[in-house]
Amino acid sequence: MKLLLDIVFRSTMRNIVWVILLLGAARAEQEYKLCAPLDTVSDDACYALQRGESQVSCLRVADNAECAIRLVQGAADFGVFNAEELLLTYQFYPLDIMPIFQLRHRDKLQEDFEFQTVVVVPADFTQKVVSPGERLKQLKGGGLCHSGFSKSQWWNDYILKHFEKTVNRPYCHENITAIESEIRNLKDFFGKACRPGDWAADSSFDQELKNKYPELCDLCDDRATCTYNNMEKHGHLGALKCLARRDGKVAYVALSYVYEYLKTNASFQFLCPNGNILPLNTENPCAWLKQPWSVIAARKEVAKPLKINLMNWLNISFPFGHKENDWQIALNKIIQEDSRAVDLPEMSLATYLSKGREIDISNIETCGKTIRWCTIGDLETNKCTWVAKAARNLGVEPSISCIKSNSTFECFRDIAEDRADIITIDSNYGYLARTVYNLSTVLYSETETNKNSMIIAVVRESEDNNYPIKSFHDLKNRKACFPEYGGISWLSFTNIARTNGIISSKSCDYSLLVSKLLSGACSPGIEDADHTRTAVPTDVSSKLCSACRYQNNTSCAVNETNRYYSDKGAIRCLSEGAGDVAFVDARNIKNIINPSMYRILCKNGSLAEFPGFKFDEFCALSVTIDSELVGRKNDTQTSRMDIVLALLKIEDWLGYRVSAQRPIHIYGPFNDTLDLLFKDSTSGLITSSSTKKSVLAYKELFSHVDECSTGSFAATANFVFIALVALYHFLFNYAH
Ligand SMILES: *[C@@H]1O[C@H](CO)[C@@H](O)[C@H](O)[C@H]1NC(C)=O
Ligand SMILES: *[C@@H]1O[C@H](CO)[C@@H](O)[C@H](O)[C@H]1NC(C)=O
Ligand SMILES: *[C@@H]1O[C@H](CO)[C@@H](O)[C@H](O)[C@H]1NC(C)=O
Ligand SMILES: *[C@@H]1O[C@H](CO)[C@@H](O)[C@H](O)[C@H]1NC(C)=O
Ligand SMILES: *[C@@H]1O[C@H](CO)[C@@H](O)[C@H](O)[C@H]1NC(C)=O
Ligand SMILES: *[C@@H]1O[C@H](CO)[C@@H](O)[C@H](O)[C@H]1NC(C)=O
Ligand SMILES: *[C@@H]1O[C@H](CO)[C@@H](O)[C@H](O)[C@H]1NC(C)=O
Ligand SMILES: *[C@@H]1O[C@H](CO)[C@@H](O)[C@H](O)[C@H]1NC(C)=O
Ligand SMILES: *[C@@H]1O[C@H](CO)[C@@H](O)[C@H](O)[C@H]1NC(C)=O
Ligand SMILES: *[C@@H]1O[C@H](CO)[C@@H](O)[C@H](O)[C@H]1NC(C)=O
Ligand SMILES: CC(=O)N[C@H]1CO[C@H](CO)[C@@H](O)[C@@H]1O
Repeated sequence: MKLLLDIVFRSTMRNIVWVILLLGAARAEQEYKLCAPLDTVSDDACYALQRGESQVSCLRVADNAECAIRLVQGAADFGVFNAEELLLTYQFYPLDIMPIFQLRHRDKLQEDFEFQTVVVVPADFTQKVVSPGERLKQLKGGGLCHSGFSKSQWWNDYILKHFEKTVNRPYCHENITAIESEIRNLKDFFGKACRPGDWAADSSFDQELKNKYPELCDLCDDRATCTYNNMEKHGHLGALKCLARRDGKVAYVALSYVYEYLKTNASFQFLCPNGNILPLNTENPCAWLKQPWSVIAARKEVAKPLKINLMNWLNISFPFGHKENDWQIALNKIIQEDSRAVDLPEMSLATYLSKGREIDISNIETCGKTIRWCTIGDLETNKCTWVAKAARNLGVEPSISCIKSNSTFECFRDIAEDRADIITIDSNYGYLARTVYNLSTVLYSETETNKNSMIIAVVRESEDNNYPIKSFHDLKNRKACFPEYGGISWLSFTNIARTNGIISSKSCDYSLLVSKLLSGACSPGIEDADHTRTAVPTDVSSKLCSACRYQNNTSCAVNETNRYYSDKGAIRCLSEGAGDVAFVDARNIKNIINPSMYRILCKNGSLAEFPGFKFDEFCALSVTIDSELVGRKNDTQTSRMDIVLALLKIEDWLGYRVSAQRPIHIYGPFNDTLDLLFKDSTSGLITSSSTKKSVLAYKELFSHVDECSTGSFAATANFVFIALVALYHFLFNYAH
């Protein structure tokens, strides 16, 4: 309280000085731009803000990472940032952005921080007199009462694990996942615990950990589900009861719940980070982490004049009469909905944040092999470094690094040759990634339903019902147009040809089989080293390029030198008569002029009833997800699991989530650019055990390819997958 009054008094004095200065100058008609993140500020609020003689307008941003970029560019002037967003911003722009007001919750105006984490121990916690430095070691074997993990709280893993990682420096065990390392360290140090909720982002892996380390659920009311009976207040009350029962010797909880539940009970005391102990009735409790309040932050150049204006607009200790316009009411609603702005002395982001938290998180050691993300171009690399830092701030392990490359194929090579670990790819490249570069799925990208990849077979419309191709059997000795060799259209075609019995299912040499079936084709890329493991024999490749070399054309490449490259090119190949049928992704030919010149050949082998590109999902040859995340197939199970768990954790915190506080949206645009790191069609990441239809359809496309690579035609792909999972679980449970 004293601090608050102090700040108010000092700032009032300063304001008077500023206002006097300002009155001397002519009234500047400056318009300020406020960052308006799509998640938190509605269109209506922005319209209201911009009405009348408004001096503030909205600048739409995807998230506060974009706001920070816009502030530094000068395109925006100020925005509202929470502590996590400030921490991320600080790591890129430590000096260009300044906090100018603090935003305290209306009900907690006296609190200097949004929340504080504290450690509580019984008063008789150490019998022996020991030095403070020794006291933390006395926690060994004493049992830990932890509030637990859930997606419905603001406390992220960094905050939730701050105490346990500080008191017991992490030791990285070999050959086990980073998360298991952490769990084993906890067991080794505290002996027992109750630590409710998901320890790992994958629920079956989480269950295995719980089975393997049951001691860490021993102090729970319900050991089987590893929870307290009372999970109110995100488990904090349960943790305090666990301590009060004397089950655990220590609880890590929020200060406010200590006051609520234990009050100033002399049977308990605070344990400080330096090993000191303090009674619960102390004036100055020692916190382990203090989360600074949200702030209004401004770009440095406008911070001072903007601050004076905001004093007035937001009615903050403004010494002169305060007259409120409609747009000011809107501004107040946006900024001070359930908080009050409190003046801050001039300071940097670092100064503001370090009052409560460690700000140099990047040099904290993490377990597990760093995940090297292959990125293409500067912008994607920039987004990757933001995501990597955000993940680090959230407490995600292992850490992520960004390896800049120059193309998808260069990334494939980088991963195959162990210079990078992962990349998300368009499902168009799934076949080449597997067969040429020995990569495999890490996670599938769940695709927004209307953005699935849909492969269709198209023939030219015929006036007199005289179609050269009326069924898949008619493909024999015809010419086909493919957007790209080894692409998803090519793969869908080989699958449909196999299921219709027009190519053999006994051979894996697809290009040879296709060259025998057709009289010609345009398969861009078949002559490139990028697209083939071992060069395709020239008689085969020249036949499968023959349709590209129609008339005066010569190129069979995957670039614009080849008139028939890509989905649009394949349609052109069909319409100019170079081929009799085209296999294309329906999404990419939407703007073709004159669709009535074409007719679709449906999956069931009959022509669609009407010309044009209207069709139902049963007609498409395949309807699959649009992208997937791939890594080296021969990676160890441990590093693969580390990658999966880290990415699912990132998905939990930075993906689509209702009422989330996401400093950066990983699936959204970055700096106004879509499709960086993830395709825009992505709505989430799902594991390979997903039973979603579009995922199963995608896996089905590769079932013959997988049989080919394992050399076992008897085994189905599913069987192989289940066997691998079983083997891993066997090793996991019995290897120790
Ligand atoms: C970890 O795995 C490697 C290779 O499989 C092996 O050489 C090493 O002994 C293992 N280390 C431990 C501690 O199990
Ligand atoms: C303090 O806590 C102990 C242990 O839970 C309890 O027995 C005691 O009644 C509490 N004292 C007060 C004053 O609440
Ligand atoms: C401005 O703030 C003062 C006290 O801080 C309050 O009495 C007054 O009602 C506020 N005016 C408006 C329009 O909110
Ligand atoms: C891409 O990078 C590799 C090395 O990283 C280089 O050898 C190659 O020439 C580059 N290709 C292009 C098209 O820049
Ligand atoms: C893929 O694996 C095969 C067989 O293990 C190997 O011959 C080939 O060189 C690998 N390809 C790459 C790009 O590493
Ligand atoms: C092919 O090129 C030759 C010489 O450039 C030209 O005379 C001929 O008309 C071209 N044919 C077509 C179909 O474009
Ligand atoms: C197109 O691809 C071919 C073969 O990969 C290459 O030789 C050519 O340089 C490329 N042309 C352009 C303009 O990229
Ligand atoms: C084939 O599928 C299409 C589209 O789903 C449908 O309209 C047509 O009746 C089917 N034809 C046969 C012979 O089943
Ligand atoms: C995986 O394969 C690559 C290239 O074929 C090889 O360099 C690497 O050592 C292999 N890794 C493991 C764990 O077998
Ligand atoms: C954002 O884009 C602009 C221009 O498009 C570029 O100058 C700037 O460097 C980019 N910033 C980041 C962080 O990627
Ligand atoms: C590069 C090239 O020769 N392109 C030709 C391909 O074929 C079409 C149709 O005959 C011509 O218009 C292009 O000029």
